[in-house]
Formats: sequence, C-alpha cells, structure tokens
Amino acid sequence: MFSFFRKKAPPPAAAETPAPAAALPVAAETPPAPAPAPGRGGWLGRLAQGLRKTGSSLAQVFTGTKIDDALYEELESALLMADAGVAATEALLVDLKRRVKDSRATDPAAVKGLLADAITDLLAPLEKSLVIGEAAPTVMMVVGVNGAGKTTSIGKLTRHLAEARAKVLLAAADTFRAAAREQLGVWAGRNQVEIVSQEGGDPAAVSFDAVQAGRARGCDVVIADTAGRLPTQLHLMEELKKIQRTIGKALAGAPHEVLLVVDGNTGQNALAQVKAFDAALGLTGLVVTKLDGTAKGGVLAAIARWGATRPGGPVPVYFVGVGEKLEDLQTFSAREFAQALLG
Ligand SMILES: Nc1nc2c(ncn2[C@@H]2O[C@H](COP(=O)(O)OP(=O)(O)OP(=O)(O)O)[C@@H](O)[C@H]2O)c(=O)[nH]1
Ligand SMILES: [Mg+2]
Repeated sequence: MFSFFRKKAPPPAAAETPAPAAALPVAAETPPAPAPAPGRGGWLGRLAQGLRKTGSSLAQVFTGTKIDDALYEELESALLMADAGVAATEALLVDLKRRVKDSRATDPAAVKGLLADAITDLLAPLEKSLVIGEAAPTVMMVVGVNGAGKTTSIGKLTRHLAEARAKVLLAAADTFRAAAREQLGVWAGRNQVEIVSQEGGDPAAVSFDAVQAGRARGCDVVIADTAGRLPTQLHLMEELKKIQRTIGKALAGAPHEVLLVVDGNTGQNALAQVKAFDAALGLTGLVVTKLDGTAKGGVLAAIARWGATRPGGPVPVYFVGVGEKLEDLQTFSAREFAQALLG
C-alpha cells in the first residue's frame, strides 16, 4: 500500500535549503524512489512568495506596541481581506484572544506567533495523506471549473505516483476538445504512462473503458481527467454524476477518490465551488493550485471552518500547487501553510 507522507519536518518558510525534506509518495514494499531534485525548502519559498500580500498585511497588524481592540479590529480586516470569510475570521479571533489570555502575552509580536498556532490548529484537519493500494486499481476522478489546473495537477500527481513505482493509467474523459486529450497525452508521455482516449467519445464510456483496462493491465491507479464546468451548469453536473456511476459499474466501490481542483486565486468563490461539487458528487479530497500567483490563501481557513460542520468531516487538501512544473505539486501541511500565510 502506498501513501503520501512527509518524510521529515521541513525547514522554516524563508530558507532556500536543499532537497531532503521533499514530500514524496513512498511505496512501503518497494525500494526507495529517487527524490525529486528541487526541495521542499524552495517550494515553501514560492508558497510564501505567492502569499506575500496577505503576509505583509497580516504582519502589519503586529507592528504596534499594544495588544488592544484596535489590533484585533485590524486583524479582523486583514483576515477578511485574505478571503478567510466571516465564520473562520470570527473563530480565529475568539481562539486567538483565548490564547493571548492564557499565555499572558503583552507584546504584539508574541500574538503573531499565537495566531500562527491558531491558524495551524484550524487547518490541521485538512491535512491528510492520499492513500493508494487499497483497491486494485485505485480509481480517481478529477473535477473542477474551467482552467482550475486539473490536467496539470494530474500530470504532476502521475509523476509522484510513477516515482513511487505505481503503475498509472490516465483516462481522457475530457472529450470535448481535441486539445484537452492532447494535453493529457503530453503529460502521459512525459511520465511514460498509458492513456485511454477516444475522439469525441462519451466521457462516461471512456472512463468505463479505462477502469476496465486498468483492471486488465494490473494498474495501481486510474485517473480520469474531466472537462471543466461550473457547478451551475446542471446538465454538465449530471454528466459528472454519470461518469461517477459508470466508473462504479466498471469496478464496485470506485471511484475511490473524487478530487476537486480549485484555483487558489478564486477567493471566497472557491468555498462555493467546494460546497457545490461536494453536494453533487461527495468529494474525497481537494487540490488547491496556483498558490504561487496572487492568491491570498485565507480561503483555506474558510474551507476548514466549513469542513468542521460537514457531516462526513472536512474534505482534506491532499495537495497544493505552486507552479506549472512537474515538481510544483506538494502535500499540504497546516503548519507550513500558516507560516507562509503570516509571511
Ligand atoms: N502558476 C501556476 N499555474 C498553474 C498551476 N496549476 C496549473 N496552472 C496553469 O493553469 C492553466 C490551466 O491548467 P489546466 O491544467 O489546463 O487546467 P484544467 O482545469 O485542466 O482546464 P480545463 O480542462 O480547460 O478545464 C495552465 O496554463 C497551467 O499551466 C499552478 O499551481 N501554478
Ligand atoms: Mg483540463
């Protein structure tokens, strides 16, 4: 059984340190896979760089000399501006005030550290490993709005899996555009994995064929790439449900993972997307992309806060993306993210 896990605690966000702390998918019963060249240190730097606007506006809050109402009000504004949403912002403020009281902190700089702890605790339930190997094959269906980064994330995930010596098969269930099939084909070629694709075919049929092929060929993982769509396009949401049902006919219990890819720049709308896709399909995990750009990052707090009230528990963030390169997909760590967010 494979699971994605962090090999050891990473260095602090700012340091550009070399490779060994890279998050790797590791196969328990196979020889260790080679580490990808760029390390988690460099990756964390890119995350902090991407979130720098939020970082500097949060840091600004703690430059004064007093812990007073003005500080908390400024912090509230900064969290709202960072897309954390009203509920998560309120929860963080309540938690932070309690921590300040308990620790008897008098210096605003100390409050910043306590805020990092509060954010880490809020985000911690989102931290979870993507486990494969419990089913043969593990079938994943990847969904999301147009241009969120689905195909790119599948390419990067495939690389992680291939490095862990998992046999991967890709299903080009985005059958709308020839370019979409070609794009997935390029990632398949780069990672030297097989792909099932069909010109103008029905996405459910392509997915069905891929799962059957995956079973017949002894694959560890089958990943279906779907076309982007808005949750308000009801007929397209029905199509996703049909893909999901059809995969279940090819292999009972599948798909094992329904992953939503969200663009980190979408702000509060990202939470609306998570809720809508979850209501339609029952999500098992998230991939948050483009955190290297102008993303504010606070939406993860909003997603965590919502997750706390979700009957099945929070939808975990399996991976975050900080660029377009193969190695720019990394496992999510609440502590690292909180540190990057605070600059
Ligand atoms: N900077 C940055 N760009 C990314 C990241 N992930 C994806 N992209 C870029 O976002 C664009 C869209 O990515 P795709 O993977 O094609 O998105 P998609 O969700 O498959 O798009 P559709 O299939 O058209 O719905 C591409 O230019 C990617 O290179 C990321 O983490 N950071
Ligand atoms: Mg795509």
